[in-house]
Amino acid sequence: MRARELGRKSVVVGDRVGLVGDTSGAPGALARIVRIAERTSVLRRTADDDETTAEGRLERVVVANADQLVIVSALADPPPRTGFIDRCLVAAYDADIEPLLCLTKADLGGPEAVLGYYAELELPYVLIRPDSDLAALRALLAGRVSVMVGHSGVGKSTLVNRLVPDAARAVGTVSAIGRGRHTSTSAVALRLPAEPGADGDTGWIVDTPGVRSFGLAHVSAESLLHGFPDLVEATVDCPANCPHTADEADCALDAWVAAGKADARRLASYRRLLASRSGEGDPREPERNPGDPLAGS
Ligand SMILES: Nc1nc2c(ncn2[C@@H]2O[C@H](COP(=O)(O)OP(=O)(O)OP(=O)(O)O)[C@@H](O)[C@H]2O)c(=O)[nH]1
Ligand SMILES: [Mg+2]
Repeated sequence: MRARELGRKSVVVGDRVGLVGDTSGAPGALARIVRIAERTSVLRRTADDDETTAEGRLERVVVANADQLVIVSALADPPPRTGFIDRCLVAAYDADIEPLLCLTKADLGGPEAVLGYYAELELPYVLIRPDSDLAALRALLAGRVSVMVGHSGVGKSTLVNRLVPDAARAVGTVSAIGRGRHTSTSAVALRLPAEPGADGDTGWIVDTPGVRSFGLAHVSAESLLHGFPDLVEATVDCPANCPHTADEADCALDAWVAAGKADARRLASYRRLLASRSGEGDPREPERNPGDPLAGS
């Protein structure tokens, strides 16, 4: 139980808390959460991007104390959306959480288009298919608190069930593999099982409900750029207080892309995010570049 004075929304998954009462864990035991430790990281998202609207100000803490953001994207069904991945990258860099791109359903589609889009970033990634060996992923998860985010149906819970074979039984909110599409309704943290021969902290994985978009109203316009490390360097040549928008004639980003130093689609994605924050775009609508099927959010 949460002590009343902590308030309704104060405790989130990943919080480290102080308890009083019966902490034996025995059936019927009752303890109270009386204190929440200072958080080492806070991953937030908002319902939309516009901080001038009530929706945009509705900020949620997705998880506390995570060290790694596992951005889960299916390669098909549903198709990958780099606009969404870009948003997650912005949120990760803003919260000082390391990103890991997890491309699922590799049995249904190839990763070339997505990986090509991120070629200029040193973005770690893993490919997952139903029969794939998870050793590489397990190694990246070991000793850390990792949180999975992604659209509904990309396979987050399926992967969690493979990583934590007892998950469905122990938690009851994670559905079994092969029972078709389902929607997780709350975030759940699970301790990863120990590998034979390995010692030390195995790490934790947090499964979260699918989201339609990753609103970024809480991220300043300046911080948005940190989600685009392939573009950051160019802005030293921008005039002071350059807004980096397409109508800013002296913005150095256009020349940077023209010189082949970054992908034009990345600049377009950055500028779409800038525009959506100023209320010019609706983040709930897929944002697509003509001819670029990957671009939606
Ligand atoms: N072909 C294929 N199907 C997969 C793979 N991973 C998951 N699926 C299927 O995709 C569907 C959705 O998987 P879930 O694990 O429920 O997806 P989720 O991301 O947890 O969805 P939400 O809880 O709604 O956010 C299920 O029918 C899975 O069997 C995969 O690697 N390949
Ligand atoms: Mg799920």
